[in-house]
Amino acid sequence: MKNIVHILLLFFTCLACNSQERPNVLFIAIDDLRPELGCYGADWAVSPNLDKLAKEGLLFDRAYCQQAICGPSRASLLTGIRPETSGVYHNYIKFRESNPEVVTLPQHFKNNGYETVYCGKIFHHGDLDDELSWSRKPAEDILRDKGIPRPGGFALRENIESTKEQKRKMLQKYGEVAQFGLASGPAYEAADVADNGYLDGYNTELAIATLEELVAKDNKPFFLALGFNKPHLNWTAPKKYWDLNDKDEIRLAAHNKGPLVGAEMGLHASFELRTRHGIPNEGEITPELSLTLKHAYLACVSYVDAQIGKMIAELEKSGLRDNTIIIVWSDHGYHLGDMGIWGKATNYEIATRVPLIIWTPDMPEESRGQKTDALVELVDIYPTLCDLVGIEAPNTVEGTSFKPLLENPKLKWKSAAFSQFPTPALREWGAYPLRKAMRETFFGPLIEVVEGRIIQQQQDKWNRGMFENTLMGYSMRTEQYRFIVWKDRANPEKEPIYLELYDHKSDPAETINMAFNRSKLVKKLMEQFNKGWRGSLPATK
Ligand SMILES: [Ca+2]
Repeated sequence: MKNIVHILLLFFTCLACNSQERPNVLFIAIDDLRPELGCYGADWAVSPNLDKLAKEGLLFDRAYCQQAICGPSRASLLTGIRPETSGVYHNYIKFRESNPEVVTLPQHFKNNGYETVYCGKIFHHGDLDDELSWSRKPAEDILRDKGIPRPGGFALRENIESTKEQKRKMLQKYGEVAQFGLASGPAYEAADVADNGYLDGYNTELAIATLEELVAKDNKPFFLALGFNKPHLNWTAPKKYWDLNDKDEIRLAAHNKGPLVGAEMGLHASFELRTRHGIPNEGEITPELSLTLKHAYLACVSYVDAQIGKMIAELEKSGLRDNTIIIVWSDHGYHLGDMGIWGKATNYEIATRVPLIIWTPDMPEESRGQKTDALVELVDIYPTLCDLVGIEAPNTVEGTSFKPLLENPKLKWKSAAFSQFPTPALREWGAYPLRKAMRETFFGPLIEVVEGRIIQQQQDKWNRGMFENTLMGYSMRTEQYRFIVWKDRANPEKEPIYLELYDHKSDPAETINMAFNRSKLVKKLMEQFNKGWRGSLPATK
């Protein structure tokens, strides 16, 4: 009898801890946001809501993505499996096709009693509506009933028209290949519209309506994901956010040249920007245009920041903030003229470093408002959230819970973070291998220039098939160094093709490749690199 009572007691205790007690998660993703925010020291940026969240929570000053492009970065974060392991290293590989059985982060929460729902961009487009991940749809009908339409990309008629015209022209000129990113409208727009005149404002209202529904209808914990599309190109934001940013205070990239003796295949020709209508297909992006583009980017940052403020205010109003974890991350960084290029898609600090902020209701007071310089990776988010709500992460997960850093932000942590990217110079849209027909477009001459430089640098190591299809840059960021190893992925036993080494103590902008002057250090770093990510885990794990 005593045993039965004991078992029943255990059963009811478990029931209680299973659902009611578990905290909710507000999971906020931002597309293409580099850490140029007030809370990251950029006092010209207007980001009061993220700054406030950082003051109340913990900010990660050295967080890195696993690949600086949307699809692979998000697939890695949301499956907990690195691009090298999953094989998802360009935007056209779907994670479900390469690994049908994988349990994603929201799916794992769903399987553990959570309502899981997303608004906006969480997975990359091809994976967006992964049915296994989400337990319900967002409250679109509520917005429809209120007469709030889902907006398109541009608000101004002239830009909607010019986008159509550009598409028609490009298809006529280049044929089918123009569909792959060539036919784009203008790079920016500042229409005098309400926040919901663009998609991120609409999605925020959708997330708020969904939150209300979750509160009213369910007593299950929730995992509510809100994914912002900005500051991804095109840089469209309501005019009032442009007005918030003073153009005179904006700083252009301090270093606008590639690294000295850097890998010639390591930088690209800014394709993503150059496809935009009104941006020169070749040649210099003038300082004047650069300033307008950066103004546009920062306006988008302020726009997203304001939406985050609204979302958190609603969470507070609902009375649930005290039992909700808030995490904000971006899928990768972004070159805004840095190293002479525009866009993501490199292995350097500027493209791999991301903003990451976490707030939990019960983190110690001493940790609030702190910055940690511990090396963390986006792949760590999956096990961290599991750890914070008391669910065991699947054993396929290749990240490490950074929950201990919330207790002590100064803890000695990982000795390296890992990223990768295949030959940025010779890949097209979304890291996809260069299509032959793409060489016939205005990309052709740009590719030829950079290809000439690669051949000159690599000499007898040059092999078109390998450089275009299987060469991979593997980047390891330690506390002091960035070490990049260029290897043929198809022949991993072979010697590296090229090495890069940047000393962040003396050269934080990565302007000089020191790999040829520091042989002892290179040997040491290569030993660490060869042990892979498992060789750089925190000692406490
Ligand atoms: Ca992105």
